[in-house]
Amino acid sequence: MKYHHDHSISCHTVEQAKELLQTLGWAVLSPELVADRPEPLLKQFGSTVPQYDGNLQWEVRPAPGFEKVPYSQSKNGIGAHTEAPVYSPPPKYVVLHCRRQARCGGGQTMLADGLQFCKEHGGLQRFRQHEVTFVAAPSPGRPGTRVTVPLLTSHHNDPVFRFSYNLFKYGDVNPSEDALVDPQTALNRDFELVELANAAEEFFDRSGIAVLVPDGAALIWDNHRLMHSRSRFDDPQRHLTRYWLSPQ
Ligand SMILES: O=C(O)CCC(=O)C(=O)O
Ligand SMILES: [Fe+2]
Repeated sequence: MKYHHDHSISCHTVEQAKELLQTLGWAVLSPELVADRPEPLLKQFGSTVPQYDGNLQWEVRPAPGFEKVPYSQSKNGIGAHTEAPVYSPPPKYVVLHCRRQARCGGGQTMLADGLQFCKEHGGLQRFRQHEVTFVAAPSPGRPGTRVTVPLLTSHHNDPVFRFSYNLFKYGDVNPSEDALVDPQTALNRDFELVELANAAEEFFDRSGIAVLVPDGAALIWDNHRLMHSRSRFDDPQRHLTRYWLSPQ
């Protein structure tokens, strides 16, 4: 895993960020550019879409009741995934606006190239053919929505990649404690998908980049192309606000 430490390369203009989104697939928007009001800035990249709870923003910070699950509002690490795979299409960009970064040494957001992952694990065609039923509980233990779709599809001729370590291992994008303990009961648990989940862990170790988003800055990435994950943390005050953007 490479660590992105050089905060001086965060973007000070929208043009710079758009160029990085085209080339690398991600960019850090500087605190000066975000200026504590992400919404008007984000309009230049796409329009915000409702998240699982119907709201246009989602608070990524520890909440009671999720101590044992690999969930956004826990302190636990979260395996490789793409955001909202049950949406068709899933949001084009994900944004994490950092209100307060973890001060404990953990809590990095990790990114890796999903299309490169496909190329290295049987080729794009394999992923275009492999249909998966994605199930996403809005939060652990709640009834989920589902969609059956190949892992790699297209939207306006551009590739769209879907992936979920949690689904492949435990049968839900947001698994409950029970599903973690007894993954046999989970849907979708086939050998190939478990293999892919394990391969993604190895892929992140080898070619992922870990970003500790600075306070006030925002991380934006192309969710049709990149996978992301998160390392665990101890700092109860870590707080990011998440936005999902559809293409303009
Ligand atoms: O906390 C993070 O850095 C990312 C969490 C995440 O993957 C999510 O909220 O979807
Ligand atoms: Fe996520």
